[in-house]
Amino acid sequence: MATSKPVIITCAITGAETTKEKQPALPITPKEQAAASKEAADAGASVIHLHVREDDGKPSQRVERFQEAIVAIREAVPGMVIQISTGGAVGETIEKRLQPLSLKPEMASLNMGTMNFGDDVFVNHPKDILAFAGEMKRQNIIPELEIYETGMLEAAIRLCSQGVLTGPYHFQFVLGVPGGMSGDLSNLLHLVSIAKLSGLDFSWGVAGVGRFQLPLAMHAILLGGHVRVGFEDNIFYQKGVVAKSNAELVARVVRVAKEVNREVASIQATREILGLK
Ligand code: KMH
Ligand code: ZN
Repeated sequence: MATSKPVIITCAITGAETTKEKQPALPITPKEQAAASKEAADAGASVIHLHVREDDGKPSQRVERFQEAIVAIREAVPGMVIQISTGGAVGETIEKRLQPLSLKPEMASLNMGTMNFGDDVFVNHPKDILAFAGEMKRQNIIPELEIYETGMLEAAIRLCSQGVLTGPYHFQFVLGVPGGMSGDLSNLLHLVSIAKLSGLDFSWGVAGVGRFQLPLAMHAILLGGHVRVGFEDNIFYQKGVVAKSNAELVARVVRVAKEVNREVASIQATREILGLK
Protein backbone atom coordinates (compact mmCIF):
# COMPACT_ATOMS: atom_id res chain seq x y z
CA MET A 1 0.00 0.00 0.00
CA ALA A 2 3.06 2.21 0.05
CA THR A 3 2.12 3.92 -3.22
CA SER A 4 -1.45 4.82 -2.23
CA LYS A 5 -2.27 8.17 -0.70
CA PRO A 6 -3.58 8.00 2.86
CA VAL A 7 -7.19 6.85 3.08
CA ILE A 8 -9.70 9.56 3.90
CA ILE A 9 -12.40 8.36 6.26
CA THR A 10 -15.68 10.23 6.02
CA CYS A 11 -18.29 9.71 8.67
CA ALA A 12 -21.93 10.22 7.65
CA ILE A 13 -23.14 10.61 11.21
CA THR A 14 -26.87 11.25 10.81
CA GLY A 15 -28.36 11.03 7.31
CA ALA A 16 -31.99 11.72 6.53
CA GLU A 17 -33.58 8.32 6.83
CA THR A 18 -32.44 6.54 10.00
CA THR A 19 -34.45 7.01 13.23
CA LYS A 20 -33.56 6.98 16.95
CA GLU A 21 -35.99 4.07 17.28
CA LYS A 22 -33.80 1.98 14.99
CA GLN A 23 -30.46 3.40 16.16
CA PRO A 24 -30.61 4.91 19.68
CA ALA A 25 -27.15 6.51 19.29
CA LEU A 26 -28.20 8.48 16.18
CA PRO A 27 -27.08 12.09 16.70
CA ILE A 28 -29.97 14.49 16.09
CA THR A 29 -29.29 17.83 17.77
CA PRO A 30 -26.25 20.00 16.96
CA LYS A 31 -24.87 19.15 20.41
CA GLU A 32 -25.21 15.43 19.74
CA GLN A 33 -23.75 15.86 16.26
CA ALA A 34 -20.75 17.72 17.68
CA ALA A 35 -20.13 14.96 20.23
CA ALA A 36 -20.48 12.27 17.55
CA SER A 37 -18.11 14.18 15.24
CA LYS A 38 -15.50 14.50 17.99
CA GLU A 39 -15.67 10.78 18.72
CA ALA A 40 -15.47 9.98 15.00
CA ALA A 41 -12.50 12.32 14.57
CA ASP A 42 -10.72 10.82 17.55
CA ALA A 43 -11.26 7.41 15.94
CA GLY A 44 -9.75 8.56 12.62
CA ALA A 45 -12.40 10.33 10.52
CA SER A 46 -11.43 13.63 8.91
CA VAL A 47 -14.64 14.50 7.01
CA ILE A 48 -18.19 14.76 8.33
CA HIS A 49 -20.96 14.32 5.76
CA LEU A 50 -23.66 16.41 7.38
CA HIS A 51 -27.45 16.21 7.31
CA VAL A 52 -29.39 18.03 9.99
CA ARG A 53 -32.60 17.21 11.81
CA GLU A 54 -35.03 19.26 13.84
CA ASP A 55 -35.35 18.39 17.54
CA ASP A 56 -38.22 15.99 16.78
CA GLY A 57 -35.92 14.05 14.42
CA LYS A 58 -37.43 15.31 11.15
CA PRO A 59 -34.86 15.84 8.36
CA SER A 60 -34.32 19.51 7.64
CA GLN A 61 -32.49 21.75 5.17
CA ARG A 62 -32.99 24.86 7.32
CA VAL A 63 -29.98 27.16 7.05
CA GLU A 64 -30.04 28.12 10.74
CA ARG A 65 -29.98 24.49 11.76
CA PHE A 66 -26.98 23.79 9.51
CA GLN A 67 -25.30 26.87 10.92
CA GLU A 68 -25.84 25.69 14.50
CA ALA A 69 -24.52 22.23 13.69
CA ILE A 70 -21.47 23.56 11.83
CA VAL A 71 -20.57 25.93 14.69
CA ALA A 72 -20.94 23.12 17.25
CA ILE A 73 -18.86 20.67 15.19
CA ARG A 74 -16.16 23.29 14.51
CA GLU A 75 -15.92 23.99 18.22
CA ALA A 76 -15.66 20.29 19.05
CA VAL A 77 -13.19 19.44 16.26
CA PRO A 78 -11.32 22.48 14.91
CA GLY A 79 -10.39 22.07 11.24
CA MET A 80 -12.61 19.05 10.56
CA VAL A 81 -13.81 19.03 6.95
CA ILE A 82 -17.58 19.48 6.97
CA GLN A 83 -19.37 18.45 3.82
CA ILE A 84 -23.01 19.47 3.85
CA SER A 85 -25.70 17.47 2.11
CA THR A 86 -27.63 19.04 -0.75
CA GLY A 87 -29.44 15.74 -1.21
CA GLY A 88 -31.50 16.17 1.92
CA ALA A 89 -34.39 13.77 2.31
CA VAL A 90 -36.32 12.24 -0.57
CA GLY A 91 -39.11 14.63 -1.58
CA GLU A 92 -37.40 17.81 -0.34
CA THR A 93 -37.74 20.76 -2.73
CA ILE A 94 -34.73 21.87 -4.76
CA GLU A 95 -35.03 25.37 -3.29
CA LYS A 96 -34.64 24.00 0.24
CA ARG A 97 -31.85 21.67 -0.81
CA LEU A 98 -29.95 24.65 -2.24
CA GLN A 99 -30.40 26.83 0.84
CA PRO A 100 -27.49 25.64 3.00
CA LEU A 101 -25.03 26.53 0.22
CA SER A 102 -25.57 30.13 1.34
CA LEU A 103 -23.36 29.23 4.32
CA LYS A 104 -20.44 28.77 1.90
CA PRO A 105 -19.39 25.36 3.21
CA GLU A 106 -16.03 24.19 1.91
CA MET A 107 -17.57 21.03 0.51
CA ALA A 108 -21.07 19.80 -0.40
CA SER A 109 -22.63 16.74 -1.96
CA LEU A 110 -23.88 16.95 -5.55
CA ASN A 111 -26.18 14.13 -6.64
CA MET A 112 -25.73 13.13 -10.25
CA GLY A 113 -29.12 11.74 -11.27
CA THR A 114 -32.64 10.56 -10.55
CA MET A 115 -33.27 7.07 -9.23
CA ASN A 116 -35.64 4.84 -7.33
CA PHE A 117 -34.59 5.09 -3.69
CA GLY A 118 -36.15 2.21 -1.79
CA ASP A 119 -39.90 2.77 -2.18
CA ASP A 120 -39.41 6.41 -3.19
CA VAL A 121 -37.98 8.36 -6.09
CA PHE A 122 -34.96 10.61 -5.48
CA VAL A 123 -35.36 13.34 -8.08
CA ASN A 124 -32.35 15.16 -9.52
CA HIS A 125 -33.47 16.82 -12.75
CA PRO A 126 -30.63 17.73 -15.15
CA LYS A 127 -31.45 21.44 -14.85
CA ASP A 128 -31.28 21.21 -11.06
CA ILE A 129 -27.95 19.38 -11.18
CA LEU A 130 -26.67 22.29 -13.29
CA ALA A 131 -28.06 24.76 -10.74
CA PHE A 132 -26.28 23.00 -7.87
CA ALA A 133 -23.06 22.74 -9.90
CA GLY A 134 -23.25 26.42 -10.90
CA GLU A 135 -23.82 27.59 -7.35
CA MET A 136 -20.95 25.50 -6.02
CA LYS A 137 -18.61 26.74 -8.74
CA ARG A 138 -19.64 30.35 -8.08
CA GLN A 139 -18.89 30.02 -4.38
CA ASN A 140 -15.77 27.82 -4.68
CA ILE A 141 -17.47 24.95 -2.88
CA ILE A 142 -15.85 21.61 -3.73
CA PRO A 143 -18.54 19.15 -4.79
CA GLU A 144 -18.48 15.52 -3.86
CA LEU A 145 -20.19 13.87 -6.81
CA GLU A 146 -22.67 11.29 -5.49
CA ILE A 147 -22.92 8.38 -7.92
CA TYR A 148 -25.34 5.49 -7.44
CA GLU A 149 -24.98 3.76 -10.82
CA THR A 150 -22.93 3.85 -14.01
CA GLY A 151 -25.15 6.32 -15.92
CA MET A 152 -24.64 8.87 -13.18
CA LEU A 153 -20.87 8.44 -13.38
CA GLU A 154 -21.02 9.00 -17.14
CA ALA A 155 -23.16 12.11 -16.57
CA ALA A 156 -20.61 13.37 -14.04
CA ILE A 157 -17.72 12.73 -16.44
CA ARG A 158 -19.59 14.68 -19.16
CA LEU A 159 -20.02 17.68 -16.84
CA CYS A 160 -16.35 17.54 -15.88
CA SER A 161 -15.20 17.24 -19.50
CA GLN A 162 -17.47 20.12 -20.59
CA GLY A 163 -16.05 22.36 -17.86
CA VAL A 164 -19.40 22.69 -16.09
CA LEU A 165 -17.53 21.18 -13.16
CA THR A 166 -13.94 22.29 -12.84
CA GLY A 167 -12.04 20.13 -10.36
CA PRO A 168 -10.82 18.97 -8.06
CA TYR A 169 -13.05 16.01 -8.89
CA HIS A 170 -14.10 13.70 -6.11
CA PHE A 171 -16.46 10.82 -6.94
CA GLN A 172 -18.39 9.09 -4.17
CA PHE A 173 -19.78 5.72 -5.23
CA VAL A 174 -22.85 5.08 -3.09
CA LEU A 175 -23.60 1.41 -3.55
CA GLY A 176 -26.37 -0.72 -2.11
CA VAL A 177 -29.36 1.63 -2.27
CA PRO A 178 -32.35 -0.39 -3.54
CA GLY A 179 -32.85 1.28 -6.93
CA GLY A 180 -29.16 1.89 -7.58
CA MET A 181 -26.24 -0.48 -8.11
CA SER A 182 -25.71 -3.08 -5.41
CA GLY A 183 -22.54 -3.22 -3.36
CA ASP A 184 -21.13 -6.15 -5.26
CA LEU A 185 -17.36 -5.77 -5.75
CA SER A 186 -17.77 -6.13 -9.52
CA ASN A 187 -19.85 -2.92 -9.53
CA LEU A 188 -17.19 -0.98 -7.68
CA LEU A 189 -14.46 -2.25 -10.01
CA HIS A 190 -16.58 -1.31 -13.02
CA LEU A 191 -17.15 2.24 -11.74
CA VAL A 192 -13.49 2.77 -10.91
CA SER A 193 -12.44 1.53 -14.34
CA ILE A 194 -14.96 3.79 -16.14
CA ALA A 195 -13.75 6.74 -14.07
CA LYS A 196 -10.13 5.94 -14.96
CA LEU A 197 -10.98 5.65 -18.67
CA SER A 198 -12.21 9.26 -18.57
CA GLY A 199 -8.61 10.45 -18.24
CA LEU A 200 -9.69 12.91 -15.55
CA ASP A 201 -7.56 13.51 -12.50
CA PHE A 202 -9.91 12.45 -9.71
CA SER A 203 -10.13 10.91 -6.28
CA TRP A 204 -12.86 8.46 -5.33
CA GLY A 205 -14.50 6.99 -2.29
CA VAL A 206 -17.13 4.42 -1.58
CA ALA A 207 -20.15 4.45 0.71
CA GLY A 208 -21.56 0.96 1.05
CA VAL A 209 -25.14 0.83 2.28
CA GLY A 210 -26.20 -1.66 4.96
CA ARG A 211 -24.36 -4.97 4.83
CA PHE A 212 -22.15 -3.64 2.02
CA GLN A 213 -20.51 -1.02 4.22
CA LEU A 214 -17.67 -3.08 5.64
CA PRO A 215 -16.72 -5.20 2.60
CA LEU A 216 -16.75 -2.19 0.27
CA ALA A 217 -14.68 -0.17 2.73
CA MET A 218 -12.15 -3.01 2.83
CA HIS A 219 -12.00 -3.18 -0.96
CA ALA A 220 -11.60 0.59 -1.26
CA ILE A 221 -8.74 0.53 1.23
CA LEU A 222 -6.98 -2.09 -0.90
CA LEU A 223 -7.76 -0.36 -4.20
CA GLY A 224 -6.46 3.07 -3.17
CA GLY A 225 -9.91 4.66 -2.74
CA HIS A 226 -11.42 6.47 0.22
CA VAL A 227 -14.09 5.30 2.60
CA ARG A 228 -17.38 6.48 4.07
CA VAL A 229 -18.98 4.83 7.07
CA GLY A 230 -21.61 5.97 9.56
CA PHE A 231 -25.25 5.66 10.51
CA GLU A 232 -26.54 7.37 7.36
CA ASP A 233 -25.59 4.27 5.41
CA ASN A 234 -25.52 1.52 8.02
CA ILE A 235 -26.63 1.27 11.64
CA PHE A 236 -25.23 -2.19 12.40
CA TYR A 237 -21.86 -3.34 13.64
CA GLN A 238 -22.63 -6.84 12.46
CA LYS A 239 -25.76 -8.74 11.49
CA GLY A 240 -28.42 -8.09 14.15
CA VAL A 241 -26.05 -6.03 16.34
CA VAL A 242 -26.69 -2.30 16.35
CA ALA A 243 -23.44 -0.28 16.43
CA LYS A 244 -22.73 1.55 19.69
CA SER A 245 -21.64 4.73 17.92
CA ASN A 246 -20.52 6.17 14.61
CA ALA A 247 -17.01 6.11 16.05
CA GLU A 248 -17.17 2.35 16.47
CA LEU A 249 -17.68 2.02 12.70
CA VAL A 250 -14.82 4.45 12.03
CA ALA A 251 -12.49 2.63 14.41
CA ARG A 252 -13.08 -0.66 12.63
CA VAL A 253 -12.07 0.65 9.19
CA VAL A 254 -9.05 2.34 10.74
CA ARG A 255 -7.98 -1.06 12.09
CA VAL A 256 -8.46 -2.59 8.63
CA ALA A 257 -6.35 0.14 7.01
CA LYS A 258 -3.58 -0.35 9.55
CA GLU A 259 -3.60 -4.11 9.00
CA VAL A 260 -2.77 -3.56 5.32
CA ASN A 261 -0.33 -0.70 5.93
CA ARG A 262 -2.52 2.01 4.45
CA GLU A 263 -2.08 5.24 6.33
CA VAL A 264 -5.22 7.04 7.55
CA ALA A 265 -5.44 10.65 6.37
CA SER A 266 -5.13 13.38 8.97
CA ILE A 267 -7.30 16.45 8.53
CA GLN A 268 -4.34 18.22 6.93
CA ALA A 269 -3.66 15.36 4.52
CA THR A 270 -7.37 15.19 3.68
CA ARG A 271 -7.37 18.86 2.75
CA GLU A 272 -4.40 18.31 0.44
CA ILE A 273 -5.91 15.25 -1.24
CA LEU A 274 -9.30 16.90 -1.79
CA GLY A 275 -7.82 20.22 -2.88
CA LEU A 276 -9.31 22.15 0.04
CA LYS A 277 -7.65 25.19 1.58
N1 KMH B 1 -30.98 11.10 1.70
C1 KMH B 1 -30.81 10.70 0.35
C2 KMH B 1 -32.12 10.73 -0.37
C3 KMH B 1 -26.74 13.46 -0.14
O1 KMH B 1 -26.51 13.59 1.03
O2 KMH B 1 -26.42 14.29 -0.98
C4 KMH B 1 -29.85 11.56 -0.37
C5 KMH B 1 -28.53 11.76 0.25
C6 KMH B 1 -27.47 12.26 -0.65
O3 KMH B 1 -28.30 11.53 1.42
ZN1 ZN C 1 -26.28 12.15 2.64
